[in-house]
Amino acid sequence: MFKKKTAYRVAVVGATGAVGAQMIEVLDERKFPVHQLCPLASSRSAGVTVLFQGQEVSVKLLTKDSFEGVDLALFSAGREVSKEFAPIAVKAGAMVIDNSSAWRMDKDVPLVVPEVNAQDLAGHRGLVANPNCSTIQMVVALKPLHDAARIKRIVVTTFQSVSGTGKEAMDELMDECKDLLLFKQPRPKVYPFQIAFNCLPQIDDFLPSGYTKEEMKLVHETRKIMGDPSITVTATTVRVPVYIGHSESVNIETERKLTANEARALLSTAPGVQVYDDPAHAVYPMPLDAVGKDEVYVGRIREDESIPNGLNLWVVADNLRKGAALNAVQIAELLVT
Ligand code: 25A
Ligand code: L14
Repeated sequence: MFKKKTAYRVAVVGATGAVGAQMIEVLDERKFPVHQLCPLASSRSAGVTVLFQGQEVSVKLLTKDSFEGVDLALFSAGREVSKEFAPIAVKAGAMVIDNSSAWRMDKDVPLVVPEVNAQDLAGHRGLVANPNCSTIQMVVALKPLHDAARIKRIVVTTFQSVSGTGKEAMDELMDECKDLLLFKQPRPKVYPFQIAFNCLPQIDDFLPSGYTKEEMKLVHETRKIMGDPSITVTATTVRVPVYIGHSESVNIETERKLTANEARALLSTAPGVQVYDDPAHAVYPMPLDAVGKDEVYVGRIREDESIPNGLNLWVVADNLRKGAALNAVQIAELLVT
């Protein structure tokens, strides 16, 4: 369905957003074979320019006609934009990689993390979904442990940075810090409460069950990507006053016993993983270490002494890169090679 060429016309929808800008940077950095870049956004950004391969490229307004002659379209303009425009792009003949939550759980849409389930790409019908940022970094770290010892249950708590929400939220954190240092009362607009010097135990909307949609993405997407509906997952997702980089405290229960040393050995050779774990020298991953990096960092690996076969891990990654833009470009690389 997707024709291989020597170079491609690539559209980026949401090109001026936190993730879209990273997509353009990662395409450039990894020398993805692009012969023409088409940055698309809303009327707010149409006309501004983005830098690609050393050239200024003008951002165009996203319309129904934007996809004529486009080979590959990377979407990151939110769920509503993807719902409306991804089918239009597919119909126009473009291969779509969508970063929103719009299509992820559709049974005809592969949900892919290249290190985990590259094989699922084979069944695509012109649309592939990029998973939620917190899910991506968790499954990269857990797949090698699942293959070795079969994970039965996951308990995860996330510490998510404001860049996950987008640029406006990053500005809000900075503005609130400035206000507070001047003894002024911050006035939150993006988040329901002050995020500076605070933690908000709510990401995305609440469901009647009391969980948030973000928490349920971790449940459903993990099972789909790992290809194992028997894994049980329970999640608590928390927004923290960090700019870039999501962190996660992950507890797993496995069928077979894994020692901390076995887990460390398995993870040290796992694709896309960097083990950063030396408590004697206070070596553990932090979001500031992960910014701008491609790897998923794992540390604090230790046995859960409250159950026979349990492990605790601390997992950190750049949510804009591996959690979004990089993973999308890696999917594109799988398609063209
Ligand atoms: O629904 P979802 O899937 O959960 O996603 C919701 C949001 O989460 C981000 C992304 O925000 C998305 O909009 N996101 C999605 N997946 C993510 C992931 N995996 C993720 N974040 C992290 N990890 P974002 O801010 O990163 O990107 C927004 C981009 O989308 C463009 N866009 C929005 N509506 C559009 C549209 N493009 C085309 N048509 C539409 N209808 C948006 O472009 C941006 O590129 P823009 O032109 O609307 O905004 C560009 C500049 O304008 C500023 N701005 C934004 N909102 C306003 C504004 N200025 C004034 N008023 C506003 N209301 C921005 O600061 C930006 O500089
Ligand atoms: O579903 O940290 O991909 O705000 C990405 C960003 C969900 C929220 C998604 C965040 C969104 C997430």
